Amino acid sequence: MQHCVEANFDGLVGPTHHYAGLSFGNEASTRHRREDANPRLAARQGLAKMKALSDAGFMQGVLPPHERPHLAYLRRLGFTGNDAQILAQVARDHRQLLSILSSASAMWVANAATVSPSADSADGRVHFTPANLHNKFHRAIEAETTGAILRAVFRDARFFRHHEALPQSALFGDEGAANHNRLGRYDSPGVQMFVYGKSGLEAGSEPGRYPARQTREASEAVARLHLLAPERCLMVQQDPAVIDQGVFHNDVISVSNEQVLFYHQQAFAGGEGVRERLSRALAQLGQELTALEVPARRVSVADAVATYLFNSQLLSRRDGKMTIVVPQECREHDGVWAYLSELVAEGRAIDRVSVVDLRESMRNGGGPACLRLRVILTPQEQGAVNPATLMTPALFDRLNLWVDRHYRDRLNQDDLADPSLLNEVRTALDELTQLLDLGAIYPFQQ
Ligand code: SUG
Repeated sequence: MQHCVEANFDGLVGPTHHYAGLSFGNEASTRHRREDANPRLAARQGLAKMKALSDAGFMQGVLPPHERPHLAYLRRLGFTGNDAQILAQVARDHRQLLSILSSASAMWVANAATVSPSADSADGRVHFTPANLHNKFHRAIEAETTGAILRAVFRDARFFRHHEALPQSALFGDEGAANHNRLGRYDSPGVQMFVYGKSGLEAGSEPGRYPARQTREASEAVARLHLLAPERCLMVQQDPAVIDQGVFHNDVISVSNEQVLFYHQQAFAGGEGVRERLSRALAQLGQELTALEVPARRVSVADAVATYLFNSQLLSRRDGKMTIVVPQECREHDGVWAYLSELVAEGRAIDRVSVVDLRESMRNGGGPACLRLRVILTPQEQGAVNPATLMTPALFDRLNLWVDRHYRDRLNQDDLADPSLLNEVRTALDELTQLLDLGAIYPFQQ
């Protein structure tokens, strides 16, 4: 018998993956600025993770990259001429702008949208709100294509409801699922915890050094759009002090699955209180919170940021226990690995660890959880997902061949001006929309 599952849809790394240092507050992005990237390896690493999860029996989907460089946007900004002329001019006079409009950042689909399961929404549908990603321009341009992609994957309006991204305004800065945790059983109403960095209206406790990307007002708007019961929503502030230490999204310092919350002691402003509120909200639903709090004396915030321990995936296995998927940086860190080994040996909820190599994405601040968008689906909803986007051994082989045919193995900012790169990208993406049966989702196809 089929039952409700949490599917992971991973963003496929795009052919223009490079290191541009675009994300102030994300220390990996700043540190690796201008280094050479390997888009082919990056895409292969991402695909290997998807394949591993799919082989282990988890429902796994693929979301395509966006069209980059974004020529339509350059035209919108007043550049004229044919594509090659525009590229040459921007590369000569506006180098950083070309990088911004060429970023492959859409791969980090934890920031693509906030998703609420049908069990939680008053109209019994799965709700999607693309994130406006207002805080960073290279990401704010993702929302439109993200919306088109989500509609092409979750097509059936009987089951899926798609909203517009929130207005592009600092008041409504929205970073999507990276700042959202849904707790509780998959098959009945749960508690949605929205984690914001600051209020857009009230001045007060905000980080001093790095930006808070998510506002409380954005989280509240998404909760309203998704028709969630207010008593099952929790608005929680991230500790501004950890944002200043490089925790630019909440999923760098906490992760949840079902009744389990795995989080760092310093993750939330008013830590103890948050645990109690969550525990009470779940108790109202007859469920018990398993709070796995990692003390700062075992793992410092700096180590959490360096290893991405909390940017892990917690996956429910059929035998009732969970596997934690962590990046290889966790194994290479003695203290973090010792902690993880104890956690798993204790086996309270998580009793298996699986290590993945995502080095290329990690160097831009994107770990296992950044690369995936979670969607809880009933059996009927599972049947309504565009089947061509679901990972199978055959699709894995086809996508690897596709990557090998179209992706370069070395790319840096200087290469972005090359008009043949643009052609390579468009040829690749055109083929991909057929492989994944997505229709015309890109500006160049319209
Ligand atoms: O938005 N990095 C992304 C990483 C996103 C990680 N996502 C989650 N934590 N869910 C960001 O900061 C760097 C691009 C560059 O510098 O080339 C970048 O956009």
